[in-house]
Amino acid sequence: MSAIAVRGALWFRGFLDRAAQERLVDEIRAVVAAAPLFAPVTRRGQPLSVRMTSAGRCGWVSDRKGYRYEPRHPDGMPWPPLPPTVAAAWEALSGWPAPPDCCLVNWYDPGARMGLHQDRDEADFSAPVLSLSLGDTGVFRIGAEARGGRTDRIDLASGDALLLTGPSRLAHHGIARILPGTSTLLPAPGRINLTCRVVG
Ligand code: MD3
Ligand code: FE
Repeated sequence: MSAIAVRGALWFRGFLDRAAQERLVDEIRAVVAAAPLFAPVTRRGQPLSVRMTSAGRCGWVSDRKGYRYEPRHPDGMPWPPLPPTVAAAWEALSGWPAPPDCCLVNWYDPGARMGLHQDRDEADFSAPVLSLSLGDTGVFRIGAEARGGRTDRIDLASGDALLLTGPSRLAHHGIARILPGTSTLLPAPGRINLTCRVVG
């Protein structure tokens, strides 16, 4: 499958066909049943508009103690194993010899967004990051490693994969908004993003 390069990131449009997307939604339902979505807050106690959980060896959490990876969910249970469809996508696209440590599950209600940021909580930035999108399209913006400056827009639709490798690994990026009604995959409007990372 061929990719479109945007600022060094590789965009695989329609990487997952409809059947694979439906399988992955079922796998995510099982993850959320074992490790419920929670509402993360910033160090200052401000809620993020995205709800989250994780699968894999560790999970990303944010609370009044800050951002970090933890071996357990805030409610105390271990994170469920990496869903098979996620593991297969990582093997197909990442070029990395080991599985990811963390698959972060982000749930976006139609009004949710994620401000521009860098992913810097991992030990080894030479490892790629893989993102998979399900449900309504997310308007994704990606800029440079340096703050400020222009960003490019990518509309991440259901089934799209995005591989962040090389210089794009430390790019500023975020989700400006969700476009409700752009997918029939989920029973309610909203978007699921899965982000796989090697934490180290
Ligand atoms: C570019 N998630 O969880 S996915 C995040 O759609 C995050 O939920 C967004 O940014 C989402 O941290 C964007 C695409 C993505 C993921 C990780 C990246 C882009 C990235 C890491 C480095 C550079
Ligand atoms: Fe990010």
